Amino acid sequence: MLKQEAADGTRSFADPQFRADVLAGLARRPRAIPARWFYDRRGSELFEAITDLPEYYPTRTEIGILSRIGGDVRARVGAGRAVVEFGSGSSTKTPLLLGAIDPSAYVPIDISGDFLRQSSRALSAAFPDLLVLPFEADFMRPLALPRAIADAPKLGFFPGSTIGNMTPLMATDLLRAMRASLGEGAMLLIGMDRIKGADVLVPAYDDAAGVTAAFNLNLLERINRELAGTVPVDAFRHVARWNDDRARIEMHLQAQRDVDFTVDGRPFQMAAGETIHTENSHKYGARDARILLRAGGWTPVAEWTDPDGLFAVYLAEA
Ligand code: AVI
Repeated sequence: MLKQEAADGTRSFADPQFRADVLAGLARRPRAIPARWFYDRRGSELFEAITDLPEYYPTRTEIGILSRIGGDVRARVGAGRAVVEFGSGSSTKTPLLLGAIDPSAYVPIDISGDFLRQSSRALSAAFPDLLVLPFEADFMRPLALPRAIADAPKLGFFPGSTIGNMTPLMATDLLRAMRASLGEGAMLLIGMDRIKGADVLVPAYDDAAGVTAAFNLNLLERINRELAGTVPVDAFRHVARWNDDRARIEMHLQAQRDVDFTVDGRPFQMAAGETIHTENSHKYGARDARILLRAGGWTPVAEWTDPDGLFAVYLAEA
């Protein structure tokens, strides 16, 4: 493991998986680093800022849908379910669901203990009578959920169109893992961003204020900070493209000139114009979304969208 010393003399250890993913991702062609590494402290702050941007419609559109459908969701799922959220929970979306359906327990699952504890404390304060059971785990695999909710029927909650950051193959595997984790009689409430024109999609991922550019470029800063990198960050430009064939926005970091740098002592060279592919954000038409759910072992039972059809929330049963 690589030991890092910050300017203030404090020492930390770089995540060995981050190191492995970056070194392998920079060595392969096309170069690509998994999007999960965006989310260090700075990256998480920048993502929060993205969700408030005028161009980034998904967050406010999904919140609008969730605030309208509470009664309908409750009528379909019934009271007393244990809500299992995949991801540590958002301060806006999660209370909308919990307030509407009167659950027996709330289990947020996240790989990052810090975010999990923070959001669980906030939820417990807002819902003092609710049993909140934070669960630190990688939800990409089937999980043994806490024994305290063994007998309760479950409602999985996966908002934000985070499923779009996976390839359809990974998304199918995840949906199947969720089904295995949630068990018999489970239901799933999931947000998916819809296909729309590149004139709306590209600005949502390349905003005028440059916040998404900073979010993407922060990955290079993180490599320099945590993996003793010498990447010349100012030689790279944020690029967001709509890949119509794959129905996804792709984010890349493009070298603006020939560059040489090292990461953890390993040398890399990139020619001007070459890119590092850093994120996919897949979009799903109404039928595509239903097919994806079925491929993942779920039967869609209801769907809601906003008046402009930008975003959709699906309810499915196991
Ligand atoms: C977290 N995820 C659903 C966001 C998205 O829209 O794909 C991440 C993001 N990347 C750039 N902007 C937002």
